[in-house]
Amino acid sequence: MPTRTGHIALAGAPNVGKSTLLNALVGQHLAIVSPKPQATRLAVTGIRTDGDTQYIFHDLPGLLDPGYLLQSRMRDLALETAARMDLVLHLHPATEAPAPPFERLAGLADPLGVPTLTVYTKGDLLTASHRAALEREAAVVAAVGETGLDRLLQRLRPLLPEREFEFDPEDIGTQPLRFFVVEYLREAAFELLEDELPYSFTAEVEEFREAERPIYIRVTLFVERESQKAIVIGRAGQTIKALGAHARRRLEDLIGAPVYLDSWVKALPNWRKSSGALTRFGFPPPVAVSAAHVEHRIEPTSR
Ligand SMILES: Nc1nc2c(ncn2[C@@H]2O[C@H](COP(=O)(O)OP(=O)(O)O)[C@@H](O)[C@H]2O)c(=O)[nH]1
Ligand SMILES: [Mg+2]
Repeated sequence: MPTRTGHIALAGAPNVGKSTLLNALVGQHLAIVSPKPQATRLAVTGIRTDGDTQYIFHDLPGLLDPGYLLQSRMRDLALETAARMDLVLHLHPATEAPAPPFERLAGLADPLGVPTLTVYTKGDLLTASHRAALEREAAVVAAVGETGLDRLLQRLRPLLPEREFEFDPEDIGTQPLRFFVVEYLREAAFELLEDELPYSFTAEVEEFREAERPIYIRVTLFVERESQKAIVIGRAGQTIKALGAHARRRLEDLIGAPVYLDSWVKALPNWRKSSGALTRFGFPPPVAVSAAHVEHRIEPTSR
């Protein structure tokens, strides 16, 4: 029996529920979620294998007009990734239907050149009759209550190419644990810190001793100004402790082993506007999206 597999982007404006949907589709909290916009900075890959079909989802940063270098790298990354997909799902809140054309949202002069399907999110916020009417036009999902997911998957299946699986059917992700350490710390920052601080915050893994129990992980937490360090540490170290505890719980849930997280705070002035710092944190300068580039498919990074 031929198998089907393909790369599918979850794309759209900030805060429409892309990361929440990725997590619901793979059944694990891989992508960080926040009521505050722009929590997702780098693409997160989640794999779901149902029988003869392997769906490889890529949760992308939200598309917006960039205000500073980090945002412009996030946008480039989202669009470059979208251009390499087999299929792009344009996610848009059901309460704000109809969705604009994807190219308009993305600020693209030319069509993306990848089949795009509109998916309405947060369907739980519609009345039953509104939802039924919208469902006649497009896919509607609700990550809250997990409804519409099976119908969405059935709709996607015939759109995927007949191809061999790229991953083991048991795999749900491709990214290294170090990546999730940083992501979960950033999720905690979005939850526990106010105003501009979650946006000024990032982290870097300095040491990772995977063979030890508990697994030992030493991280540096970065903020943009010296004055922000004291806020991240908190009174008697309360805040830094809570940040670590959140990340540790998520990691333990993901890997099923105890984790010890050792965190230190440093200021790296204006890192969000520094090309060198952004490359260090995983946002290299963009490569031009060309027709040749579109032919290139994402290869599995690890098995
Ligand atoms: N009511 C409702 N809220 C949702 C749903 N999906 C996501 N949200 C909320 O919308 C906010 C943004 O979600 P997130 O997944 O981070 O959006 P992203 O920026 O597009 O990745 C969070 O507060 C989520 O809890 C949904 O299906 N229903
Ligand atoms: Mg997100």
